[in-house]
Amino acid sequence: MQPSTRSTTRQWQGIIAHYGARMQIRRDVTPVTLLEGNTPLIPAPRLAEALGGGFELFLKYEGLNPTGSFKDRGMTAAITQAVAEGAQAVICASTGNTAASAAAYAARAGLKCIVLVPEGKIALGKLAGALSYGAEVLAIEGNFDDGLRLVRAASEHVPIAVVNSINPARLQGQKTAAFEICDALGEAPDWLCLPVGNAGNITAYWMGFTEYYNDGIIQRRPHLLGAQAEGAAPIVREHVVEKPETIATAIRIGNPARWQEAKQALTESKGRATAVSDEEILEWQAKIARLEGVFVEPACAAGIAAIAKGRREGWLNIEEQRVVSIMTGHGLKDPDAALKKAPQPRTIPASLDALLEALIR
Ligand code: AN7
Repeated sequence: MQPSTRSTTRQWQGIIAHYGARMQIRRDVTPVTLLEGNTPLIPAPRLAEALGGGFELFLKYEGLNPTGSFKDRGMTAAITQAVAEGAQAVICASTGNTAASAAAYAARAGLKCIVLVPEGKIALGKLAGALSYGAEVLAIEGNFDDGLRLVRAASEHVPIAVVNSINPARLQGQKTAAFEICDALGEAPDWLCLPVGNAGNITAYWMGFTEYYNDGIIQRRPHLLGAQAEGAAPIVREHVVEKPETIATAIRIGNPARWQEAKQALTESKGRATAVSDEEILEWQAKIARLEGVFVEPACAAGIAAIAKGRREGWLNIEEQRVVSIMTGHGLKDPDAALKKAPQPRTIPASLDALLEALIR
């Protein structure tokens, strides 16, 4: 064996290579992978203190996946499945991350990719990704929910694989994040907290924890804490939001496709869904970065803001408990949102005097 081949086979090979036996997808083709998954579970003691302390907090940094979000777990599965089924083209509606991920995996598989995104409401890094990977990007004059409705309808007229999380393969991929957390901790955490938009991810996590639980690999399942933005909180309010609005454009969704599954997961887990304001989201996004050195997009901060709110209002009891919060997307995806709370750089002359003065001020 060549040394280069040997080192290649030793590295992490992606979630299908690692967890494929637990994934209900076609496995008769070579996986389409960018070696996604195996993301770090980062202890966050300073952030835990800022949230009142007395509990253990970890951040699952899903923004470190190949295209910068957790969507890559679902997409390696969905695109592999599409290839196995002989698809020539894939389509999705997206608030941005799904579009970038679908575009990348489709590029790798040589498939045509069409993405529908809400015009003017997609973060720059996501748009840049989708375009760079070569997808055909259609900016629709409507929101994500309109886009998903159109995608479903179009797929009944033309042969094209839908890779939104209504596609079961997506959840099969995304549930592997729950496996990784349990494998890393040796048990499920007491609470798992995450942002909820179309509700595919919370459904997938619950599936993953439930499968490990049923197989006796873990002895308990976590409570789920689902976070929505106040302007886009259909699951919390229990009604469709016609015109969802939030700075966290990733979760700007008013009629989640996996609504019932999410509700069931929240109930079974004895968890809770809650809504947080854009102001709280931006505040905690800045704190996650400053206190822990973890830069995430606004949606991720909704989960942490939900912990703060639950403790403040007294309904979240996490004393002495272990909490994992999912950092679903990288901060670089949405530089505009991040800069809203960040101080401006100070301009100084290129002189030692000016630098020394800046250092003592
Ligand atoms: C960073 O990309 O819906 O509840 O089209 O990008 O499974 O929808 C993104 C969702 C959380 C919510 N965090 O997950 C899309 C899209 C980030 C996200 C969510 C999304 P779901």
